[in-house]
Amino acid sequence: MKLHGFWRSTATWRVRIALAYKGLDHEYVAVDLLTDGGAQHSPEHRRLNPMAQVPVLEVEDGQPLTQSIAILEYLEERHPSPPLLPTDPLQRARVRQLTEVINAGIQPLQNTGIQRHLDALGVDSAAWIRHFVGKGLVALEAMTRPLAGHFSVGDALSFADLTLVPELAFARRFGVDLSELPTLLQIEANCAELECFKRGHAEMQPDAPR
Ligand SMILES: N[C@@H](CCC(=O)N[C@@H](CS)C(=O)NCC(=O)O)C(=O)O
Repeated sequence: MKLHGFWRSTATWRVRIALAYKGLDHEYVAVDLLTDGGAQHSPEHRRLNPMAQVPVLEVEDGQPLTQSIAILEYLEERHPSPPLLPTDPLQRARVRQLTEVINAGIQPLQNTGIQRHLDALGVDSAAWIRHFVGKGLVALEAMTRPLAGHFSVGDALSFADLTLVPELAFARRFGVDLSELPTLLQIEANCAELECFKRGHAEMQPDAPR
């Protein structure tokens, strides 16, 4: 498999943790989202992902798979052990519920393309991000609190943790107030102990600035 990504892309980061957790070898192709407007807009990358985004995971016969959560679902079905979803249907739905709060409710408001367009419109993109990411994480804290154990849903690692950890790193970079998120911060600390989170971390990637 070949993963096209960017070191600090939160969506790529989710996939990296899953690949590390499941012990799946892959080649990494760095797509620089920033220099000269971003390599995500090149014709070669757009052929892989017409949305001009990362991640893209080339799977069987080099077929490009996009959308990080679809990629996680694919990896889970293809390589179910060790699992990243519970077996109980309601618990599985809970994992997906928390995952989508970030994937559908927060991250689309913060990505590089949005920031660039806000800046072009003369809007303070950093203030926009602090507002929407802060509001989303406060809601996520309230939704996670009754479900959490060692991780977001009980004591088993899941997609919800893989989306949470990169999002908190993003929020910190933008100075979002994290003081009201004790449950999420404890889960983040628990995840940080695991090898897959160490290997998946943005700063461990070959395209991260040294
Ligand atoms: N829903 C997509 C979101 C992908 C996404 O927003 N990727 C960002 C990096 S985290 C990106 O490529 N941004 C480039 C841009 O907006 O120009 C997924 O989960 O894969």
